[in-house]
Amino acid sequence: MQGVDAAWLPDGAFRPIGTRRTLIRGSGPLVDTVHGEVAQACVRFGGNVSRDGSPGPYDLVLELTGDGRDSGDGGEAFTFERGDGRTTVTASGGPGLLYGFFHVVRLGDAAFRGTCERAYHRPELALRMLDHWDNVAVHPVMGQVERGYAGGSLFWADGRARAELLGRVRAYARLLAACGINAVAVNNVNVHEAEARLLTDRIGEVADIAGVLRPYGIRTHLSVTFAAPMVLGGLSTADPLDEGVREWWAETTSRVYEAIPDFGGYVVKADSEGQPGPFAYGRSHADGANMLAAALTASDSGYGGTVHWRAFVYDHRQDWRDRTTDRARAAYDHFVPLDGKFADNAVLQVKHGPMDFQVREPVSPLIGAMPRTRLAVELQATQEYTGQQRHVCWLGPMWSEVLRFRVDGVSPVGELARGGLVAVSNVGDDPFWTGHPLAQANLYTFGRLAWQPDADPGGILDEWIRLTFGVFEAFGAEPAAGLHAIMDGSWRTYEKYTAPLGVGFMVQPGHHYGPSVDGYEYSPWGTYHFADRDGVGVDRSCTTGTGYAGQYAKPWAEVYESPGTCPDELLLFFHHVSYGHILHSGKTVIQHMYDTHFEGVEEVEATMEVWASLADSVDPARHARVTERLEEQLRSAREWRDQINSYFFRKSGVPDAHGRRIH
Ligand code: GCV
Repeated sequence: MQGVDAAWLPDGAFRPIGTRRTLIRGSGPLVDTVHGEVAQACVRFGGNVSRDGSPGPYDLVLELTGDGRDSGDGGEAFTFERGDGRTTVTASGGPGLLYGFFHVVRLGDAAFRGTCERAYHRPELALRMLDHWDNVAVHPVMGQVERGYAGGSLFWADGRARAELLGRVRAYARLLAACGINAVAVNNVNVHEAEARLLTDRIGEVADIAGVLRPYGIRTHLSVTFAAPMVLGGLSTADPLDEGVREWWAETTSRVYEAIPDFGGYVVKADSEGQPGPFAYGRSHADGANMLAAALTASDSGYGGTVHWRAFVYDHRQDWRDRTTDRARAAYDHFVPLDGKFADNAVLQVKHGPMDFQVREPVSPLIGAMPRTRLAVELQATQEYTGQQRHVCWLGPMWSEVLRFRVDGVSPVGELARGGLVAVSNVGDDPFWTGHPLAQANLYTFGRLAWQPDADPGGILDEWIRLTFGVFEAFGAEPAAGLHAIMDGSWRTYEKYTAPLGVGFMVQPGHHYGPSVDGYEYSPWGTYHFADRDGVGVDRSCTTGTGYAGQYAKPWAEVYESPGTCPDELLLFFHHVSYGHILHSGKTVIQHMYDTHFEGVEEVEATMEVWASLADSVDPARHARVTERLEEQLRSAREWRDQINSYFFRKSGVPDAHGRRIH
């Protein structure tokens, strides 16, 4: 598509397939998609593709088999092998063949060299989903995309589905399938007036989008308002136990399935930041979720839809003077008592940390605490609190830490296998998809980690660099290593020059970009740091604080309980300590703040140098865009450094041990 960055599917990635002879066996819409992909590659590079099974020889066989393993993989698994000069991919379902095809694309020439024993590949998590916080109509405060940093919405503009952009949506679906994503929610979880109607009289627009995503194995989901029976149906209540309300949802849902037979289900933000929910009727969140779950299974055969019920429920109107209420506790306190009460097709969608996508948070204590509930973990690819796609901040290492976190020796992955992994999308109608071209890596990494949560994120990064920057073209080993270094450390660099030691939320209120140490300190949002002349941090211990640390199972409850055992990077999340408190690193808290803030800026300066050295290896438009963003990153990092250092110097009166300039 002209003018749009090819991201991790550049032309060159298809040359190894496009120059060869391919046989495709099987039928169905996704097999047609694979055929279309191979045929296009052959037109470009001179190979050929056959579907009739005529005698070979063939270099590549992509085959839909009737005897594939039935391991409950939803037809998404595939096998890959190479022998006798032939590469073979088999799958028992169309999605598996598509993923097998993209596996060959990823391998490039290596897929056609040597021999490889038959290997079975299947996604660890059945649901790998992106939530778009896209508004249909421009919201007066949040704009077209809430927390969107990549231009307008891919799906919506001027209050309607962007018919002219459906080609672009197809290109998007292709990118998503190539990294394993299989579900997309097409509108914001904050459901305003125009967006509410997507469920009823505007479902045709959603169906058009679903029609474009479907050939790439992606199911479409919709965010709905809990008040829909009142807002759209003219009922006097939205009480989930009211018969009329239940009937309204059942009928409405049956019409959704008439329009979109493979509809994925509903996403719901209820009783959260002003959105309506079951509390208004004295009902529980399980009552609310189960009502929608019932509507999504109402047909005789069951529609196969799921309700994704978000656990982001907390008091956003709290009194900052009240030291007993702790927002971090809220999701656990609300939902753990409901364990075992949710329907089979209800998934509780939990943010990965207890607060709100800060650069550093502990893993949510809900993960592991609800064994009888299907949980999905929600990550934020859109960089609301991590530089808003003006800063390089590759989140792979942070997400990998979440996915590798163990409770009582048990990894959350087993739990997520039943619920899934979700990310808030970072994509818009920007020509580079994500505003900052390097932010594409977050999207790619999310998809690959959702497929294989224990994958080495560094390996995924290398794969993304190789594909995106064209190992098939001119990008050599040295530039690849330079780029890897820039990105691999970027999350920690960002952490260094922003809010220290897990304290969080020192951002400008509202838009959340740039520093404002006290911006939220006297607000109702429950996001405080409690800095005074002696110290800083939130006491969440059981002994003297809010008791949040006690929501964890062993060993974490004990580890987090005491400043002596709490990891440095989370110290101020769990404890209020003096500026002179000695960290495990041997430094005082205040000296750590000064040092990391100076280091963070130096690391951005070093990043700029490395990027400048790549000028001849990177497409000029992409190079210029990143350069422009890096300039802003440096300006902003200096601002963070100077505000944080000055604030804490003025509070504490403790000078920097190295005598550097603090204002
Ligand atoms: C979609 C944070 C963001 C909101 C977002 C909310 C959520 O509060 O700032 O923009 O709303 O999280 O996850 O629902």
